[in-house]
Amino acid sequence: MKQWLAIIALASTLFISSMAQAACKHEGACSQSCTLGPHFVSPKDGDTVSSEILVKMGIKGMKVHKAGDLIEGTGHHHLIIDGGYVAENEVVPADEKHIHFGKGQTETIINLKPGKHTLTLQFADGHHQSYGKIMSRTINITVK
Ligand SMILES: [Cu+2]
Repeated sequence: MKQWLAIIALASTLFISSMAQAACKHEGACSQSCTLGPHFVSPKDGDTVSSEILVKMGIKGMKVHKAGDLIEGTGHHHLIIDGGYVAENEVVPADEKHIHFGKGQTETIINLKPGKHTLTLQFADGHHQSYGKIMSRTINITVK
């Protein structure tokens, strides 16, 4: 009987510690993706990549919806190359450095020259009006 108690105690200790470990791992993996706002699924901050880059975009706390419809809690991604976030309520420019994903796309391929670059994700509403810094994310990458 004592043996069983010891086994149960040991098992529950193991269970609790593995739960705690899982929680830690979860937090580690979440440093970017669990914060509200957009995040890069790929590439990651600090990555060295080749000139053709597959960019995958994620969002937490809002839903992706195509441009044109103004629906609260929704919007679409914008990828800004070597530029910062767009201030709240300002319309995201449309040029070669500000790419709109008005169809609701969450991935794209871009080509960049070798060197250091920043990539910024900016989430904006159906009229391309920025949700501001809180709904942006900037990473640094090096293109080899
Ligand atoms: Cu847009």
